[in-house]
Amino acid sequence: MFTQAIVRTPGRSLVSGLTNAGLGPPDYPRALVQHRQYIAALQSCGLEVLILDADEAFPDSTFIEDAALLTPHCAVMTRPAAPSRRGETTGLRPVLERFYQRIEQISAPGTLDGGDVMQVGQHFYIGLSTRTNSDGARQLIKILADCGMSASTVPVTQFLHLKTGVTCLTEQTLLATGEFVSRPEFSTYTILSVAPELAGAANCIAINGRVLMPAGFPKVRRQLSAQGLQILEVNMSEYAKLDGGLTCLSLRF
Ligand code: CIR
Repeated sequence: MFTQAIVRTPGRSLVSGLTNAGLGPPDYPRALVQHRQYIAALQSCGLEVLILDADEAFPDSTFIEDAALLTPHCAVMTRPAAPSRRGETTGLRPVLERFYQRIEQISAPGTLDGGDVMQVGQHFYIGLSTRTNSDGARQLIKILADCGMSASTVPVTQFLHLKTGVTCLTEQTLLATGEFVSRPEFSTYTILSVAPELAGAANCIAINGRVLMPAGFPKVRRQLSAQGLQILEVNMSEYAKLDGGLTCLSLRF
């Protein structure tokens, strides 16, 4: 059960965010509207949402999930790999100190983005991607073990982050696309497979029995509904232009 979430309002500098999508820059006013709708969706799942001010110095800082990992026992400040994102953690730490007594830190030469960490029950899967290196993963495994939690790594070759292509729906069920449909690390789970052309729908958020999914994927919506899941759609078009999905816009705990 999650009770709270933290989001960061996108700044005008969002239009200069990192991207490989080739969809052009986001429309800032529309991004703000979508951000408000996203917050409303989190609230309708019963979460209290702390809304941080925009941080214009960091164009990608609205993708707040990458700057920290929040667990039941500790918070971990990450060390984002992208040089333009490295400083995002500095402004976030004092906010997390309000909620967490124990705050750990990934340090050089490790890099780790929160988008590469997927929690399934008490276990954490850590994607080894262009953003998260093996030293970052090794440090996180040690931190989680010290807090009584387990973790293991999964290679990521087709996606920006692990959670770009796979979502934990329940402790037994994953929604997955591309390489994650058949990864041996996930062979014990029931996999709901998303076709490669609908890969944008693989990044969803399961919160307290509901699933937030990006708007515009009716086939995936039907797949999820068939599982008896209650669906909420959120239009993410402006964030998709920056390779961002639903999970990246919040920290949930
Ligand atoms: C980036 O490239 O870092 C941002 N434009 C998108 C980050 C998306 N974050 C995520 O999937 N957790």
